[in-house]
Amino acid sequence: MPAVPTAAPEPLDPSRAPGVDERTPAHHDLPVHEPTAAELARAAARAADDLLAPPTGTPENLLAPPTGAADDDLPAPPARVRLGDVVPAPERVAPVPGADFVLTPDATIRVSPDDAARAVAGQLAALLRPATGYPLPVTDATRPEPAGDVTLALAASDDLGPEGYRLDVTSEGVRIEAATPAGLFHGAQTLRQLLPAAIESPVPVAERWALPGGSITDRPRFPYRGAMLDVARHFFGVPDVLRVIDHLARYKLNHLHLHLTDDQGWRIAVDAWPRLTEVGGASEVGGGPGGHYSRDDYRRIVAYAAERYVTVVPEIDLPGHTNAALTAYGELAPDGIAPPPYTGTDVGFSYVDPTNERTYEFVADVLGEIAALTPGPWLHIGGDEAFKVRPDAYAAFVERAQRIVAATGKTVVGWHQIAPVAHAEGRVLQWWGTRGEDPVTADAVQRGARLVLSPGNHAYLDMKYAPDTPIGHDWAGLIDVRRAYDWDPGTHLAGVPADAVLGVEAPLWTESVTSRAEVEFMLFPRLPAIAELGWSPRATHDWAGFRDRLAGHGPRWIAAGTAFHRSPEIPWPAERPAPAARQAAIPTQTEQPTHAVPHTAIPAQAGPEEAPAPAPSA
Ligand code: TNX
Repeated sequence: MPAVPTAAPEPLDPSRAPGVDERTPAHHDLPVHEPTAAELARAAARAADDLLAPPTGTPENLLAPPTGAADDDLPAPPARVRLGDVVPAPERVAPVPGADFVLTPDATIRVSPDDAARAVAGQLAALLRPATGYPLPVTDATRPEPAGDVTLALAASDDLGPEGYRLDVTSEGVRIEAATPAGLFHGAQTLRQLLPAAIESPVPVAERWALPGGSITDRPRFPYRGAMLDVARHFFGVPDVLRVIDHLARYKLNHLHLHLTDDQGWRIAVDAWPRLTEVGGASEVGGGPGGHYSRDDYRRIVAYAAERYVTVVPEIDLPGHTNAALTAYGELAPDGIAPPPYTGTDVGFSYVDPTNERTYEFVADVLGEIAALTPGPWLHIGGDEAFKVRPDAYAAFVERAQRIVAATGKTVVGWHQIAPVAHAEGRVLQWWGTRGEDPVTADAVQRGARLVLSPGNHAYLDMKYAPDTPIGHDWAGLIDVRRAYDWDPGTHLAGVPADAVLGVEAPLWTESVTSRAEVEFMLFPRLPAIAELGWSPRATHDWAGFRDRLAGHGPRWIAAGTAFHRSPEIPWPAERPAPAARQAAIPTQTEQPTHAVPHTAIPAQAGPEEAPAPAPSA
């Protein structure tokens, strides 16, 4: 199971930080005080210097396209971060040459006197301290403004909306303005991307911390931008989930859908039905130990997400995909007999008995408890692949489940299989089809449903990138980065107008995904593609531009110890990885006896590396 990330470095106080000269170090001076940290910092600095080195084709050159890929015709990597390099692409970018700002050791982060805004400023400081080694104190923006600062200001705005921001970089400082703390948070993510890649280093790096001059005005195209993690097929502990939340927040995704229950495991404690986790949680695909979240674990996840403006969407998959629940409570099974645990990867064989009143007590208890623990507005009831339930019984079950959700005060979400069922106020269908038309879903939209689009052949991040991708499925086709990027949520589904589309979501099913590194390998670099479809105006859509911008993120992932697929489509700059990512151990054969996809040893340049990860950000 997943490597437990190492502890995050404490925010650095420069007077105590090993390797950082407290007397205002000159840029490019290497730290001298404490040998171990200094060595690390030197190596990280070398890595940063090597960003522009030509590919060597040696094993050191982990960012080079796999052997055989033609890189002759790829554009040269940018010399430095440009204002327009941000992913997802901002709505408007106006560079001002010569107006670069350089963050210095005495910089402060000034913020409007508002608790939530202060929290965002604190998060920004925590993101920038490890690599810079600067103290970056957070101060009140109402004080007289000294030069050389970063300012986060809440300001009434008619055009930025609930998530938009404006970012101005001049030689005097950086100012982020937004109408909401969420907007400031997104602006802070943009600021982070405008700094050199080494900003992601968990240890101090000698670097000139320059940001390109100019202005960005930005706000999202769709209000719902998400990813799903299937924690049922393989269980992922709280640290892994928090790290995924960090990944989402970095790319301005604002929903994390947790697929909490399936045939192979029940992952969330329910007080009224304790055997769900005691019995139903102790299994997973391949026969591993499984696991579950206590109510406190789940509270921690939703709170961590909320601090990053990510809403958790919990899914209890019903009435199918319920074998794990039935192992715990045989009384809910159609024959009243508890089945054995299931550790394979078939779908569609299990269901709770829709004709049994006890089933509805179970559904009401479970959904009631999950709703009470969940701050967000959504409750996902699954509804997919209940192949063994007759259509009339299925419709009656889903209608009742929709009413139970409404009674909890939440808005119901379901996979698009629930489309034919009667409309419920506000309901959202998550569409995972693979064709451009679906009259049944279009009809549900006519009756008032809204859609979250997760087209299986573009947004399913459990699909392989290429035939030789060592993990993943291919039932919906191969999804390389271009395929993940090249579709338009506004026009994708015939008969569904753009205003019925709430947004996009990239699901990661985990039948073949067993560790944090493998999760990241499947997310990156495709997740930023889906994030851009959800956030950026269609006018910015441009594959050539996207792949060039995305290329600059490889060094960031390396510096942060984030695994990713070195897609040959992306013109990655050559780099020697920073120390944090160096001690990579390549996962070898993982035993997955029941899995249909052969799980082979992963070659160094193509597979998910188990790099030691910094813990999720503070
Ligand atoms: C279909 S998409 C499923 C999941 C599988 C997935 C594998 C959906 C709602 N159901 O049960 O894990 O395919 O790609």
